[in-house]
Amino acid sequence: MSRAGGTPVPFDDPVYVTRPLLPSLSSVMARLADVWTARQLTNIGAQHERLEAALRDHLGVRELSLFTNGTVALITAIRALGLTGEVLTTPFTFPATPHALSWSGITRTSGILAVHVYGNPCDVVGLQRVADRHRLKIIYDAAHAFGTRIMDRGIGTFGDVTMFSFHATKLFHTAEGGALACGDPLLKARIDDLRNFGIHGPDAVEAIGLNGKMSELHAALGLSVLEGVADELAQRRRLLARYRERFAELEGVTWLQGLKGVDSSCQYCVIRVDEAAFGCSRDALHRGLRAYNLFTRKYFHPLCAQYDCYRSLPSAAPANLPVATRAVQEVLCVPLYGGLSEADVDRICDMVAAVGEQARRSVAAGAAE
Ligand code: T4K
Repeated sequence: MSRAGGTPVPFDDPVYVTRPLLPSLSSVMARLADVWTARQLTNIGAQHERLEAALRDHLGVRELSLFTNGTVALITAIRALGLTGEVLTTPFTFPATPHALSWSGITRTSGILAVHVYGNPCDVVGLQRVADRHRLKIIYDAAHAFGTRIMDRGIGTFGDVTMFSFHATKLFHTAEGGALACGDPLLKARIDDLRNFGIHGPDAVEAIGLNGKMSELHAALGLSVLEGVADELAQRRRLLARYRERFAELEGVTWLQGLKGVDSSCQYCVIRVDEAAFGCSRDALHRGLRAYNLFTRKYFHPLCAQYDCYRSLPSAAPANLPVATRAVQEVLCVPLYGGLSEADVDRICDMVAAVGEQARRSVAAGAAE
């Protein structure tokens, strides 16, 4: 039952935008037993090598290097490609994207760092054309795009390097983790050296590296999580189909259309709220849903260009960013993870509708006074 007297009943327990996919504890323990036997806890052990191979296969990429997290992977990609100048990027992303560039002291145009936001692919053909014309490297931030495919081609095969995040909030995760994928074995070797302090063989340190290695414990968890990803994805697809049906009935709520020929990672369920048609703003909806124990997220508000550390850049002026500036006021990520049922989705949609109805009634009452 989702409604009592026309008002949706709040969830008993908080419902969040996402929940991590948890494999059975016994499956993880069995892998950990192997780690205990081997007594190798990190520095590229057997679990690490197994996960790297399994993910190369799963993502359909030639080369893959695991990392402690996506941000360190991104910083390493920038260094491995020798990007030293300005890099073109988007303000509509998580802080990690522009911060990775700032940590790398970028000042001259030498690359593009594009983000497959919410797992929806960028215009990879158009960007490659621009990059080729101006001899720029392309790094893709595919933090949200695990397993996304374009015309059956893995998302990690476009551009020069692609970063994946394996944070707990991602479709596939290792609690904390990430990876870089590329098509060039020499670049992979450079990435691996940079990931390990720049050490190249027993007696040589050939680059200013960092420590980005994934531990055996994280890799073991990842191997178990990977076994459940197909079922998780199938359930997310069912939930998205239900959301789509229900949101089609709601005036003022639009759905980001998937691109033709794209299999999505189903990382987030994103709606866009048109205040005039819906009855209240995205922010009011976000606040109103909390009363139902429902915690949506405004990814990625505020725009990176509005952070104190970036707002004085000439490129950060809102007039330069009309699309992102508008979108960031209107988008809302609603819960999407395999642990939800279609009945939960119905309740969530009833709650969204109820907040809109309530707002329209308040406006009408105010006008009548
Ligand atoms: N590029 C892009 C475009 C990114 O979105 C990200 C990360 C990166 C780069 C960097 O990758 P990493 O260095 O992180 O690998 C989360 C994640 O921490 C972050 O990884 C992610 N993007 C971002 C979009 O989301 P928050 O601040 O929203 O996380 P938090 O803790 O509020 O979690 C959201 C919800 O998930 C919670 O309300 C409850 C649920 N949750 C979360 C965790 C951590 C759980 O149920 N269990 C958990 O263990 O940033």
